[in-house]
Amino acid sequence: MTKTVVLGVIGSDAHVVGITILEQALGAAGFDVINLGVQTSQEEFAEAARVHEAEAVLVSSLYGHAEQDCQGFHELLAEEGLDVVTYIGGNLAVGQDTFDGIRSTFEDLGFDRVFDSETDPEEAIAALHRDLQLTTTEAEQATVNS
Ligand code: B12
Repeated sequence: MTKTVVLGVIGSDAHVVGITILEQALGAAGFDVINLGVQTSQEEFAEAARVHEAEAVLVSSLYGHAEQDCQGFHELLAEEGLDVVTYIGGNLAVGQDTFDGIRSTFEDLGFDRVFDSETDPEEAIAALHRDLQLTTTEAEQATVNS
């Protein structure tokens, strides 16, 4: 069964290259990808997840304001009754914090997984297979059907 993922760049961030690569990689791996593009609000992510009955929401942020942009996001998803897997990735902070520190900040905000800017799209795809409990056969089937 094809799994739907919503993808976008949150807040006022206009960096588009990363999500374009992710969109293509996820599509090639058989996911149904709803790419909301850049400068996407929390409400637009939530609305798209509801309308498309998405299993996962993938948030990208490059410009260093992700923490502010993601405040209250998981509370909004919960208010909307959306039980989705959430990932965030990109260049998530400005300054000298270690990635362990950055990861724990975003886990505390409610994200299931946090990825840095060195992430290969295949890592996110492998994580989605695990978190959405796609078996190898289903993943292969999704690719055949795409
Ligand atoms: C190109 C670029 C721009 C272009 C963007 C053009 C466009 N429309 O995309 C322009 C010139 C417009 C720009 C503007 C700005 N930029 Co800029 N930009 C870059 C640059 C050089 C490359 C980004 C890029 O395309 N990388 C290539 C793609 C393939 O990689 P990626 O985006 O990292 O995505 C990959 C991974 O991060 C990961 N990933 C990303 N998101 C997600 C999400 C999930 C869920 C997962 C799993 C993985 C994942 O997978 C992707 C594919 O492999 C980076 C520096 C750099 N080398 O990264 C700075 C950089 C991101 N920019 C930066 C800044 C500060 C800005 C500005 C604020 C500058 C300013 N003062 O105006 C503005 C912000 C404007 C805005 N509103 O967004 C900083 C951010 C600092 C920080 N976070 O600490 C950087 C890091 C430069 C720097 N070293 O200071 N920028």
